Amino acid sequence: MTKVKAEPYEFEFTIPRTALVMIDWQRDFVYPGGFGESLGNDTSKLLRAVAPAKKVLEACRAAGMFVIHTREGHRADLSDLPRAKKERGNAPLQIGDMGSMGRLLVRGEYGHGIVDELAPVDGEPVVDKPGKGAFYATDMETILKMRGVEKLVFTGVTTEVCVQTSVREANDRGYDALVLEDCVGSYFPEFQQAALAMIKAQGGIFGWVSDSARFLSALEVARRESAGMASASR
Ligand code: TIU
Repeated sequence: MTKVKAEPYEFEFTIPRTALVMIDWQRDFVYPGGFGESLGNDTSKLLRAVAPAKKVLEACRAAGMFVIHTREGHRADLSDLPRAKKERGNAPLQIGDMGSMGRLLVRGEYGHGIVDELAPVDGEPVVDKPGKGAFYATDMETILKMRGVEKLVFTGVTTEVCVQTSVREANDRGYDALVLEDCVGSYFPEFQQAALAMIKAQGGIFGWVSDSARFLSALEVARRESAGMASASR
């Protein structure tokens, strides 16, 4: 086990039993003209998390860690869109309406896609989810089980909505979750702080919080340890 400096205490992981979970890095949330802006949000607030998340993504790939991406969205006929979700927000544009990046939160549209910097590569499953949580009405848990994953490292948007919902779902399913605070973004700085505080309160009631620098230095240690073990067993 390798230890990551984190709050409320060190998070332990091994590369083979851990997955990097990239939550909803979609143009619809990160860029103007998408679903996030249609709800009245300033999308530029999410951009600062893209560069650190990219560093983590590239390091996890290089270390051979399993990477899984999620996208929030709906079928083109909106048959999986609850009325309550469609009407929520009382916004001029709703899910399924045409925006400048295509129909808002509809699968296959440009805005529904993941930003180029963090785009999935071959071998990285993409889980399409109709709700905020990564586990609700998806095969997320099946995929993690097939890989023998026990620990999850989270980046993504938005911190207090889809990231926090997914962390809570993961916690109830028996996973240890680590959230990297500079790799998650919110339209509301005060909610970012509150969501992270909630996760790590009460001895880590839902999980752990660290940052990209601390995680990357631990990942380097884990890489060296697993390389050492591989050469010792030869
Ligand atoms: N509105 C908002 O903050 N987020 C979402 O609707 N979805 C995700 O967080 N992905």
